[in-house]
Amino acid sequence: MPRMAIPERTPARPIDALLRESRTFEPAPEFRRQANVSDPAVYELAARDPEQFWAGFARELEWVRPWDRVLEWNPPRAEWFVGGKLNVAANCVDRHARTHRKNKAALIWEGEPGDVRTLTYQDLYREVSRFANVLRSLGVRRGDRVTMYLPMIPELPIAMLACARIGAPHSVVFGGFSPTALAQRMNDAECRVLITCDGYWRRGEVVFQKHRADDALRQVPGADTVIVVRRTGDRVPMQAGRDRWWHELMAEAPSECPPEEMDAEDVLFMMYTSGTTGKPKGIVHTTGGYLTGVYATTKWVFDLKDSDTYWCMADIGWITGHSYIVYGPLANGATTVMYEGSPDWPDRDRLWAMVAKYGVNVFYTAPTAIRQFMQWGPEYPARHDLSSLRLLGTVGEPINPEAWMWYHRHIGREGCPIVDTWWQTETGMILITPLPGITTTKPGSATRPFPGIEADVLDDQGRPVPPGAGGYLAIKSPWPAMLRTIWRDPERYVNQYWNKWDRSTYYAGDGAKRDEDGYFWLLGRVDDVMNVAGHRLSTMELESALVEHEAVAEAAVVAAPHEIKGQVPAAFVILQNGFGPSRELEEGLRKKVEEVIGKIARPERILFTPDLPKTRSGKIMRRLLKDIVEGRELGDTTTLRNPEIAEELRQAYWR
Ligand code: 7RM
Repeated sequence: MPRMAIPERTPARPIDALLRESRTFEPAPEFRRQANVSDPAVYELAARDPEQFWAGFARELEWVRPWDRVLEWNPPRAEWFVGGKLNVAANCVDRHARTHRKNKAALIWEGEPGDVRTLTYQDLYREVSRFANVLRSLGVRRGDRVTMYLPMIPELPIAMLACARIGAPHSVVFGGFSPTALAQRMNDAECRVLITCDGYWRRGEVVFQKHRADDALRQVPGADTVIVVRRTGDRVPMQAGRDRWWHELMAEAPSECPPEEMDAEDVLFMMYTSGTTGKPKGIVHTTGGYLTGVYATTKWVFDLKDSDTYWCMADIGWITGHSYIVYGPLANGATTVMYEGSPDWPDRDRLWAMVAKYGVNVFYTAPTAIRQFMQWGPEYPARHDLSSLRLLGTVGEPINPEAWMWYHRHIGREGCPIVDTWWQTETGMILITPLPGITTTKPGSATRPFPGIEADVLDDQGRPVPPGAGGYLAIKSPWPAMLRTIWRDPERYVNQYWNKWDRSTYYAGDGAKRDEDGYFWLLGRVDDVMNVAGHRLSTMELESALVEHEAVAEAAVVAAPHEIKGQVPAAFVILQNGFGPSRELEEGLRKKVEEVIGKIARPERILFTPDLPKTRSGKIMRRLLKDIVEGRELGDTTTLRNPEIAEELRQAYWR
């Protein structure tokens, strides 16, 4: 792995200012008294015997056969709950449908137009079982992959749980990704079955998802079965022999379907995520460890109670939605809320109206959303009674203290603990976070590793750095929900995550510092991964999308700071001979990126240039481009083949 500079934190305040952040917030005594965990001794207990600590949570789940060993650790390969057998759907649904929770809402869903569907645990049991039978009747067997390209509608968690029920790993592709991105993921996973819908609502308009799916399917030779959910009722083309309506298949399916007995280490799902190359990685998660990890963290971090209504604002197309809308909350028997649409439809108070309407108690969102709420102004939350809220969470990127304080004041009304949770697609579960009944929080810090998690900040040689110094975030021992591999690419798994130091230390790709109290302050990515409004994008993917355009000879993309989205892509583009800069071409390039990756990746700035700063061996010095977009003084340019270009670009960028 190349040496990389640890970033100063952008766009939030510089780290020195953060480390001087002196406000602290202790858990209120009333909160502490009722918390699921309030004894700080859990940290030492877990550290002394992490395997027993995790086994304690695993025992709260339902196993068909108990495990023989908690952990088999042959770095960097881990197996958790070896020999154990269980089914994730049985744990998330059946287990509760047999108890007092059978008529409790498992899922409260609201569509953008205001339509509502509530599924009790018993309803969910029947829907999941029916759909599991549908999948089986279409020839889906244990081990077959199933792709979903769906918006935030109840059929998405139903389909995921149905897959879990029959042991078919799912691959949910974010509904906003482009057809090309969907095709690439389906091909990589060798999926023959796709679940999609006619369309869905976004800011009062219909997005025709089926057309997008059809575009993708033209590039997926192996796809032979498409199940289409009717959401908007619009007419969509249905290809005979391939496309079937969800509701027609469901009408004939029996509502009993015995769950497959799965091995703890069988694959539950894969989730594609951007890495440092142009090719997204299929992150593989398994059954027993994953469920234990998300169950435990949901229970302790969100302090979830049987009486709670819990709402995570993420899209299920991202890992946050998998772990903390679907599997974690349902494993806990909670009521989880789902919303289809846009937070500013029909007005900017939509979310707060929903919090009041459903009496939401626990609310989890991302810093980019909080900054957006801040910009809209406190009058929108002030229109509604938010007194049901008792705990707030944030995830996705470092939160700047201003946004933290705004969240605390205007959403939490100064009475809710805030949990700033650090984790990744790869970690599957929250790893660094406050425990709301124990931890004194500091705005901007994710505080401490969850009990049983061993984290540190290391330098290039693997030495721990002193307090206040920057380094790389490292996880020093395995955890139950950790990724097991990259789909069909075990070598990349090792190289990417376990090759920086000693093969038993996980390299997260994030910069971090610790303060005098041992609190972690995350500093952002140290690799070519950027974080746009909480979405992971790779600069390489963007660059290769741009050079696919006929007018582009070469492109370099870096992340520029952005007030609301955190980061946005800025592209420096060299044109082919015969093409000149123009507004139309700029728009054409944005369209291209949208086509290849999706709307979220559209470059905010495109700068046409005759040349890029390059080393003598011809490598683009992205570090200098970063200096430019972050408004810093230019770093060392002496090793450049063309030193003058950096300054020219800086002037052009800021003109
Ligand atoms: C859950 C998720 C992972 C990357 C990760 C970080 C950044 C996430 C925080 C955070 C600072 C946080 N998965 N990140 N949470 N940075 N504080 N609380 O976002 O795979 O999509 O992204 O997100 O850089 O490496 S992800």
